[in-house]
Amino acid sequence: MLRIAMEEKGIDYESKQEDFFDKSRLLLEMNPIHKKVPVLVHNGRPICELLIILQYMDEVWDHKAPLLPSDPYQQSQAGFRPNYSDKKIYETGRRICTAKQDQEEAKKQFIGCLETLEGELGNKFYFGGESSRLVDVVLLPYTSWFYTYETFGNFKIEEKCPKIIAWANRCKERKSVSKNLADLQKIYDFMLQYQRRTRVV
Ligand SMILES: N[C@@H](CCC(=O)N[C@@H](CS)C(=O)NCC(=O)O)C(=O)O
Repeated sequence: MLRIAMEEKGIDYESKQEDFFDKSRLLLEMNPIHKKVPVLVHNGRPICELLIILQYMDEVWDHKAPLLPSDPYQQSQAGFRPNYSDKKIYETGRRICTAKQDQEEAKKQFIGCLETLEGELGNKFYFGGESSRLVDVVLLPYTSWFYTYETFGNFKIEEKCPKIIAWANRCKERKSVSKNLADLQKIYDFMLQYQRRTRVV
């Protein structure tokens, strides 16, 4: 999703793909603590964590349209949601794919997390309000995993949380988003491999 932010800012960049089962030396050097993407390498120095990267980009390229709201409260909210998603949605979603016994419980918890977000979205078009849809870009990566969760868990998120799906579709109407969407099949294949390597049977 960093690519979306780059395009929104109109910044030239070079993007490198990572194989999560065989992480590159560059990634291990640039993000030795978490060993995760995204990492922005600017002037040879790494910046990690999507939200911190977006804040950095707004500071460095301040002559371009901001990615995040300038209002401190709004910015704190923009930070809270991905944090919540990291800790709750990603974790419960992963359990849907890997858990053998408690898959139903993981599904219930996962839907519960999405319902919390739906409550926050309410009848708004975007989490950031009518116009500030870029705030939503930090949340969108989590939806790329939905196809995988649905396939592993044999359920349809739209039946439980139609507003979240409608919101994701609205975000995808933006050109910078639609051309940089993650490959759903690749994510599924990754999870399949991950499951084979980690599942306790
Ligand atoms: N809080 C981090 C989340 C980073 C994250 O979870 N990245 C995933 C890809 S979406 C990753 O690199 N996974 C590889 C792994 O878990 O080893 C951020 O916002 O940048």
